[in-house]
Amino acid sequence: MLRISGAPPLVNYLFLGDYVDRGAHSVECICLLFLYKILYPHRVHLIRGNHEARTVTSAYGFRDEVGTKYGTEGGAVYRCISDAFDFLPLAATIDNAIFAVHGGLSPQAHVIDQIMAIPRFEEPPHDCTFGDLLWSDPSPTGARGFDLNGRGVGVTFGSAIVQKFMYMNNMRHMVRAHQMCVRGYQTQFNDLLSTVWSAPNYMGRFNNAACVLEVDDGLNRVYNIFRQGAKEYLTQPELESVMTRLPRAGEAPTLYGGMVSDYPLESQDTDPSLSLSSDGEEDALGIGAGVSILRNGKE
Ligand SMILES: [Mn+2]
Repeated sequence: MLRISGAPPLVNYLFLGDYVDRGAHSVECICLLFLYKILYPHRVHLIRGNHEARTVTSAYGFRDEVGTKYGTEGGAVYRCISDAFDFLPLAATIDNAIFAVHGGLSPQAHVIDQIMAIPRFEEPPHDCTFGDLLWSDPSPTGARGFDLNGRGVGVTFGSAIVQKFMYMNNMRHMVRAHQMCVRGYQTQFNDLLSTVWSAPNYMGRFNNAACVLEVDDGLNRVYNIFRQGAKEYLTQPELESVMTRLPRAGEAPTLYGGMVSDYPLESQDTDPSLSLSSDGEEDALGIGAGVSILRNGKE
């Protein structure tokens, strides 16, 4: 991904959460991201996903991975990283025009000021706005409003909800992650909403593409699609062969239907307190100039 889009500080990155729990290298992944954040704090931004939570990392693998890799120090390392997750912001805006969050919208947050008022420095609760932002999904049924979410946590939100939130907050677009897209990304609701997924061949068994959403100074969106590369570094021709640059949004019809059929609900994460048997997660990111982190809660 960094070879395709460039490494910080050459480009600004906004990562959309879910940095751990899937695959065998969560420790390396989150350490790299934290190092980039320390090196380039104004170029790299990380918001919180539903996996940046103790209840979830205990159920989906990260805690075990830390224990395996750090042995007797594993408990302390896990606590440190989990404590750091408590500081991650819940949402961001790009150039005051694109709203970014990991999961989705909440029936209890109509304006961004309400999100900024959430005390965020804690384990994410499930049954409130905080949890909704991390766990919600766009409606899979075409419903225009809010509805229950089959994950058992968060809600589903429809086109009317996104339209209203965009209008109320003077935003032009919303980007979120949280659901695998077979082609790397998905646009919905008349191009108001993008889902971006940056893990190719997810968990080694979905054969999906992945995407980095590039946002330029004019707020044009380019969905850079890539597939899993070889384990060794790729040469430039090889890199180009695994990457497809699609036309700018608006130049071509909205692409690719069927996030629902692409990604059946039973393969998604659910509230670990309800079930440990399901799986399916992601991480995702976008790139943009002028990222503003919503500094909810007192720092
Ligand atoms: Mn997620």
